[in-house]
Amino acid sequence: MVNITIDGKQISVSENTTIMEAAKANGIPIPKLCYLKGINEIAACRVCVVELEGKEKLITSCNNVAEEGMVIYTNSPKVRKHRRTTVELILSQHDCQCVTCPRSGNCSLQKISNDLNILEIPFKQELERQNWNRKFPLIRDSVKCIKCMRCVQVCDKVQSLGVWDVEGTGSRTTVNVSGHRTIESADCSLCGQCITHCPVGALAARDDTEKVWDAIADKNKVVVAQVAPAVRAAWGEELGIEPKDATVGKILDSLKRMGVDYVFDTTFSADLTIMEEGHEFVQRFTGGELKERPMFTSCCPGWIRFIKTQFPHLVRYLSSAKSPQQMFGAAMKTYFAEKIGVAPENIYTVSVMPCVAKKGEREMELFYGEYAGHDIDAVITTRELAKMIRSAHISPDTLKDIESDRPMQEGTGAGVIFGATGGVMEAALRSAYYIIKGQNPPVDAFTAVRSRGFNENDGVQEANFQINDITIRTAVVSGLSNARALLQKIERGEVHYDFVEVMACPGGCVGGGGQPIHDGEERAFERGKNLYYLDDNAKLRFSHENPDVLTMYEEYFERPMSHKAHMLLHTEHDA
Ligand code: HC0
Ligand code: SF4
Repeated sequence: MVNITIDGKQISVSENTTIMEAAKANGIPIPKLCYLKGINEIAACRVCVVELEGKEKLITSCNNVAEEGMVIYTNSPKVRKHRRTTVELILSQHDCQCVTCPRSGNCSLQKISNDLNILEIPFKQELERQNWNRKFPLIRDSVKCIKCMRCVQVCDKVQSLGVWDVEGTGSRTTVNVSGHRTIESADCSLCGQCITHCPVGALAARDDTEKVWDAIADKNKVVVAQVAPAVRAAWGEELGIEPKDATVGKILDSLKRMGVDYVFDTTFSADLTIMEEGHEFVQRFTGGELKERPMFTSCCPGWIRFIKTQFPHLVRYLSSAKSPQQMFGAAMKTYFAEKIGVAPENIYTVSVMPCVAKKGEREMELFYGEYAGHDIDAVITTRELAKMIRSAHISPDTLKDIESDRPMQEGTGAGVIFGATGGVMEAALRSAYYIIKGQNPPVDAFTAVRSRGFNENDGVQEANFQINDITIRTAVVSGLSNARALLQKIERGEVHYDFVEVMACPGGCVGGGGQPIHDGEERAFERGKNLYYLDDNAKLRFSHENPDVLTMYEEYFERPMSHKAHMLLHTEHDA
């Protein structure tokens, strides 16, 4: 242990603790802009400076370790003066039009500037906005960038894609797409992790809320919405609703109050996906159809973008099942359209997703059907949902817990856990067991695939299961750097699996790029626990027991993997 004094408080901390961490652990938060634990510890912004007694020069607290006897001041006049000048200089190169910024109200620069009482910028502003394709799902506004390097580091270290880099020198130093590429050609997975780790509004998801409002206002359109599993675990954070009160039923109520005609829960189609993917897996596994293994899950569009650009030769191992989002869109424009007697082209399908890549998925040609165009017409993120609730002047405490509409009403606990890493695998194994043995496994038979928390096992959870005389070798991975390492091991023949689940975002969809942003905090694991709690308390725990899914097969798709199911619920990914 080392003993130090911070702002007059005597503190003992273990060795190698940074001054910033020591202060934080003792209730003294030091402001910062660029620091991200384990990812960006480069002291680029210099906002976290502190005064060390006996030293003339201020030191940065994020990358200096507490040493025995140090006497530190985090808010002395000298520190405040220096910090203020630093922030003023940053503001001189920042577009300060806060009211029109996507991060207004949730911006670390705005907060620090306010806290330092900066009411005008004493330096001349010189801003030159770089061009950007604003139709792309990921938007970068160069004049908001504060060159903190977080996006560079997250994309490189966590996602192994290196989309961003520094260009220019001196005062012209800026961040841009690396290698002079355009964003469209930069192999971006659209995971959105650079957005959720940006401290300001330089990176954002394309806003699609106006499209949804237009569809709601269009009398010729029947607007049908679905809400993804992971959204329920986080939407309340944006609106100040406690996790236990932030139910999916209240999201459905909010959508109805905004004018959406029919509301559904994506857990229904997660169960449908399990029926298709579970049968596909058992067929591939037991039929000898695919000697080459493993089968990869195909529901995460960030992962699909990644494999197509980084490992195109492995694309053929992907399950052909569409993701729950796309399956639901196809079912809404066929089965449901028929049920309510509306022409498919008059159905407008909206999804509320924790994800930016889902915006890209909806646009893929693969998901454009003859029956009524795109399966999905608009995708909004959890953040956009909260914005729509606010703009509709809906007071969160007036929301009621309502049920999904019929006939696609039920969703099981197996569908809910899709939103956490390991959830798709666990749900699929619960049903694969049933398909193979004709009886249910104990419901907790496959919990070994669940994540044990961040930074455990390099993000890979391996488990083998015995069903009859078959051993199924599984692996679950989240985060694309982890996925890359796993794929390389598979290619080198160092590991052998039958079934692999990949989610692009660390922790799965709960940590998605469209979720609420809490600067510098990782909440995916906590949100995931919420989904497992919902599964524990669900009335149905097996996708193959979802009565509304079974009715839909009886009335429409006949059986899993039928010709009709192939036409509407599967796709052929090509590299
Ligand atoms: Fe997910 Fe999904 S679980 S990808 O994370 O499979 O976005 O929540 O909606 O489609 O269900 C996201 C979340 C989904 C899909 C589902 C899958
Ligand atoms: Fe990198 Fe993901 Fe951002 Fe694309 S969205 S630039 S892959 S972090």
